[in-house]
Formats: sequence, C-alpha cells, structure tokens
Amino acid sequence: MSFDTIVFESADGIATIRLNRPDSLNSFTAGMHAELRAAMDIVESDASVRCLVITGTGRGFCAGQDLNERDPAATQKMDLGESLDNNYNPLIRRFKNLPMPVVAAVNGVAAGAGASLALACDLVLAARSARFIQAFCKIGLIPDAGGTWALPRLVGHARAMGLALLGDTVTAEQAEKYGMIWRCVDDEALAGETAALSRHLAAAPTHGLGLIKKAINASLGNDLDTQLDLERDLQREAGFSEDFDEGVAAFQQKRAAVFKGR
Ligand code: T3D
Repeated sequence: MSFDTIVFESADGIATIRLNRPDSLNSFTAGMHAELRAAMDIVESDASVRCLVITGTGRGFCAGQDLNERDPAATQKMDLGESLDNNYNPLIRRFKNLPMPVVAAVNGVAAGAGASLALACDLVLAARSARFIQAFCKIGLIPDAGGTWALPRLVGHARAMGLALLGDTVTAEQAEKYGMIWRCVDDEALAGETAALSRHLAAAPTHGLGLIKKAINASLGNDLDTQLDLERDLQREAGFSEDFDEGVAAFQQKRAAVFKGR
C-alpha cells in the first residue's frame, strides 16, 4: 500500500512506519493521521508482524501538530478536544495496546505531540543529535497525546513539571540519563541499532512480550494485590503458549529457541 505522508514497510516480522513530511519536520496533518490509521489497521491484522518501528524522514522525528492547519484568525474556534478524540488519542491507545513491542527510532527533534508519540513507544532509541521538547506551553496548550501521563511516570514529578511548564530542550543524552528513553546512540549508529533491536524483538516470544507490556503498563495504576492477581492471570496465559514450551525445551536440549510468537 502506498501513502503520501508516511512510508510503510513490512518484512521479516518487522513493520516500519516512517513519518514522511520532512519539510515541516514530519508534523501531523489530518491526512497523516488518516494514513497512520490505515497503517495501524495493516499492522493489527497481519499475524506475521511481531515488532513495530516508528521513525521519521530527514532531520526531524516529528514536530507535533502541523500548526499551519490551525487558523488563529478563524471566527469559529476549533474544538481541540475533538482533534484529540479523533486523531491523537486513538493512535496512542493503539500503540499502547498493540500486543507486540513498539520501538521509536528518534532520528531528530521530537516536539509537542511528536515527543508524546515517541514516549508512548515501548522502547525509545534516540540519535545523539535528537532532542525532546514539550513545546505545548509555548503556544498556550498542555502536553497531550499521553504526554501528561508518560512524563511524570518516566522522569518523576519535578522534572515533568519543569519540562512541561518551561518547554526546555532535552537532549537525547539527557533523556537517557533522566530515564525518559531506553538509549541514546551515535547518529550514524541509529539505523543499525534499530535494525538489530527490532530483529531481536521479532524473533522473541511475541505473545509473552505482549503480556509483559500489558503487565508493566497496568502496574502504573495498580496496587500490589491487584498486580499480583494480574500477574497470575497473564502468567497462566503465557504458560499455555507454544513459545513457553519451545523456550523450556530449548533450555533442556541446550539449543537456541525458535519462537513462533504464539
Ligand atoms: O491542534 C491540535 O489538534 C491539538 C494537538 C496539539 C498537539 C501538538 O503537537 S501542539 C505542539 C505543536 N508543535 C509545536 O509547537 C512545535 C513547533 N515547532 C518548533 O517549535 C520548531 O520547529 C522545532 C523546535 C520543533 C524545531 O526547530 P528548528 O529550528 O530545528 O526548525 P524550524 O526551522 O523551526 O522548522 C523547520 C521547518 O519545519 C520550518 O518550515 P520552513 O520555515 O522551513 O518552511 C517550520 O515552520 C516547520 N515546522 C516545524 N514545526 C512545525 C512546522 N510546520 C508546521 N507545524 C509544526 N509543528
């Protein structure tokens, strides 16, 4: 399937979405949201996909909402709540609920909802020259696309508040130190590191990884008792998977496991 604002590829169990509006740092338009919905439909319906990668073309990852789609002089003000309901919130929910790992390869600046999109991914690799900016406060908005949920959980209340209120630039190195992202890598290593990571994930026990994702995400809102019950339920499910049998058999036979992802 061919798209105008994104590039979508799927091979060897890895689906890749590349935001592709480099002239405006891959900012989101209504058209891009529609294409992202279509790409996610493909990812969710293709059982061979075991890892999703999202990245950007050019020197940006994503600069958030395309502000040229907003008209400050309009007499009829736009309802931004509707924009979130229709576009951003479903996208973030789909990333979070996807039963496989989602990797963000942050190739350049991630601002506004672009930063939120990266932080909604399960593993974030960022090029050393990339930066993260909570740009919302500079235009009178609040961090959206899950930003106010992710930020304090990743970096703590004090840093989340500072970054959201001030919109300071966080370098990729700082982001790694803050625990905001998984790893910062040299610019020229980003593609190779992303390929190696996504290959590793696509060959792993996907069903189990999906359950891990569910458990870790749920833990953020659960007390210990609830989480212990959830672990029991998810472990029961994991224990019935083919990959669990294969993992144990491979261990006992002292060979590498070949997981099918189910
Ligand atoms: O509206 C709703 O639906 C609600 C949801 C909102 C979600 C949001 O994301 S709100 C936040 C929107 N994003 C921003 O406020 C960020 C705006 N961009 C910037 O602050 C800067 O561009 C960056 C800090 C990201 C990068 O700065 P820099 O100096 O590296 O690049 P630049 O020169 O500013 O940008 C390069 C080009 O991209 C430039 O175009 P030009 O002059 O070369 O033709 C610039 O206008 C364009 N661009 C960058 N960001 C956006 C954009 N065009 C449209 N929308 C953008 N968000």
